[in-house]
Amino acid sequence: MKMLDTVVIGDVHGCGEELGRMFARLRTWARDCQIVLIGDLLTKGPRPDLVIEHIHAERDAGRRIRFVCGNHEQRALAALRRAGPDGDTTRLPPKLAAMVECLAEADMIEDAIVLMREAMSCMRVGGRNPRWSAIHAGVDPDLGLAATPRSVMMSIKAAPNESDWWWRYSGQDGLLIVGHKPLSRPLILRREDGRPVVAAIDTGCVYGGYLTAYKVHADKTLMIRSRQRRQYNFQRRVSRREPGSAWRVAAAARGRTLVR
Ligand SMILES: [Mn+2]
Repeated sequence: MKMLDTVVIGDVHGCGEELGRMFARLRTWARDCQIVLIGDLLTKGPRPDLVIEHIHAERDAGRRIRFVCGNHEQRALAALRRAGPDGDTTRLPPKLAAMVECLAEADMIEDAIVLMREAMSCMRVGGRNPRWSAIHAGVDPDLGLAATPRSVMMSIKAAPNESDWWWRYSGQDGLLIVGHKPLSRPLILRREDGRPVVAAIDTGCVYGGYLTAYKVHADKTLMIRSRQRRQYNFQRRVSRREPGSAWRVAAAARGRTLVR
């Protein structure tokens, strides 16, 4: 049997069109890989219906797809339940109302509920040799993976003047692959010998950045340009290195950007 690698895809946030282009690209770039979606699948973006449609189509074609729970999954599920089978959005905040309306229009409320429940059942997907874990946001660097509460794992984010958790991560839990914090480029932190220790791959697709995939054992990234309106100055969405961190950022980019 063929050795399977894993491709982890960053925060999709309702960008169904971009996810479709990513899946199409993965048919050659990652033909025999399982896919892990890192969470925050349906909220914020314009086409949650296409997100579900593409996931179903890939699975029907035999692709193994798994989910990690993000901090938006619970929110999406609560909104879908509150709206009911007819998609009543009168008591929802505008962005969640737009998500529900899009899904109701496509007759996908029930599919979305099933998908959110599946995503919420899994906090972490991982593997061995070398050890890696995909989680939505990160770990408390003082606690490590096993002791970090689930809520923190889904939502840890640095305050404006604080450095990101990954600079203080001990490396004890192996390679951690995360999303949640939009950056202008994927950030791969490496040990002295070059082995990756953190891969942060939310590149702000819904804010007009990129949708990024990271192939775990191959240690390669692939970026798909977003078609959403640019909402930040993405050149400035970087992570400031904490002095004393053991990790370095490789100067040479190992990734590929697909510009279409
Ligand atoms: Mn998130």
